Amino acid sequence: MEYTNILAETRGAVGIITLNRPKALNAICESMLQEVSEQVRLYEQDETIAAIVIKGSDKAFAAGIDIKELQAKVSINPIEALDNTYKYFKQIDDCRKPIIAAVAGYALGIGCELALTCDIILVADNARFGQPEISLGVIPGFGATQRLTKTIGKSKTMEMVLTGRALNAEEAVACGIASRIVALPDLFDESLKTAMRIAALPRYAIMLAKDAIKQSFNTGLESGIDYENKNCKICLGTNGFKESLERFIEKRGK
Ligand code: CO8
Repeated sequence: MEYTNILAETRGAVGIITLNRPKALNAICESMLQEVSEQVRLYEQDETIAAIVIKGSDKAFAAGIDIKELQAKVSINPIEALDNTYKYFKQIDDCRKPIIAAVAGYALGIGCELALTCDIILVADNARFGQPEISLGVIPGFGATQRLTKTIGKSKTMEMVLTGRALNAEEAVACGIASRIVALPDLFDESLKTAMRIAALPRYAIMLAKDAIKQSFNTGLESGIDYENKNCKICLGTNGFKESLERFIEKRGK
């Protein structure tokens, strides 16, 4: 597939996707999301890749859905537009390898939802997270009402979704949307470093850990702990786990 809206490259065991419509502040058109989901699928299948970074430009991770394209689509078949976009989100969400979002500048609407679909969010000091859908007379359609509520609680989610107020980087970290702030010039290097650190660790354990953490969004505490325990047992049966113990005992490092 020839890409027109994203760039894809690899650094060691890390796959990098760059949203690449800088003139439109990386507004997400349907083909951009299709390309992201396709590239995530390819990285998922590629055994040499262990982690993924998704980034935008210094000014915008993504300033929401492409409103110009949306207007054209709405006049033809709005439900189909929603369903296609939903399908691509689901494909990204299904990826078993960890995805790090490096967010600088605007992450608005569907752009914020794309970041929320990733597993770790690192932010530059200029990051702004917002769900301004309400001002367009629509509500978020790709996870924000659910993921935000489970992440930052009801009141803050209500404020974001009902007023459209965007959170700055400090607020985003304080309420748990993002894990930490990095100076803008260092954001990509730091995101890559985090991805490489993950990529160097036992892959089966990384994927089982991601799977268990994601499960907590779908289940109550007791069944979630049962699920975690099940995944932990899978780790116990692997040669990688046994070899790691031997390496430690024989002082060969972890
Ligand atoms: N769509 C299309 N083009 C955009 C978008 C967008 N979302 N955002 C920015 N652009 C374009 C501008 O039109 C402009 O293009 P041009 O140079 O050709 O005029 C260029 O990017 C630069 O933008 P600005 O000049 O506006 O830059 P500023 O720095 O002045 O402002 C803002 C930055 C505040 C981010 C401003 O661009 C803005 O408000 N953008 C729109 C934000 C927004 O509301 N996004 C949509 C959110 S809703 C959503 O994502 C989900 C809707 C789900 C509906 C259901 C789907 C089926």
